[in-house]
Amino acid sequence: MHCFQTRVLITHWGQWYLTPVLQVPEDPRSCTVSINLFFTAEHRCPLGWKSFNSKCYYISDKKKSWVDSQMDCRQRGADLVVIDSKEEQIFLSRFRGTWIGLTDRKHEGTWKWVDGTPLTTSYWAPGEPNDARKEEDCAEIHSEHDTLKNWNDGPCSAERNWICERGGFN
Ligand SMILES: [Ca+2]
Ligand SMILES: [Ca+2]
Ligand SMILES: [Ca+2]
Repeated sequence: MHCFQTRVLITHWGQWYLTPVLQVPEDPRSCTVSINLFFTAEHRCPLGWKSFNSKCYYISDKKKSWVDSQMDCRQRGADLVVIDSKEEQIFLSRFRGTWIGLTDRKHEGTWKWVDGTPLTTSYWAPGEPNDARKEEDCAEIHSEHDTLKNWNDGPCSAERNWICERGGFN
């Protein structure tokens, strides 16, 4: 007789989902405990992350500098978001005032994504990037302009919310 049984679903994220199943023993002396393990590679985002087109996004509720934001993402097994499609840009546009994984810290005027890819398609707001006071090297989703024109370069030390992205599983 099982007096306590739990099912554990382990996803490819290494995340556990527990489904306890309680059973009342007729005779407590005969109790055993069983744990069933299920493994799945099904696409599923970690709790608290948003899912979009097989990718997972974490939108912070705190504010940090760009570098600290990136560190936070990396600690979550992710990195700052790389916006590589129009659909992704439109999806993320609602989260304003957020750091994205784009910087020209290494070479002024040469914008690169955190995965090392150069910037090809961009969604800068009108007049941006302007490198104001020659100290704006990190990109954010900023304004309420058109969803395809809302990036700004800001000072990397400024504290903003941020967006992490981690790959999905197909
Ligand atoms: Ca992306
Ligand atoms: Ca700059
Ligand atoms: Ca700017």
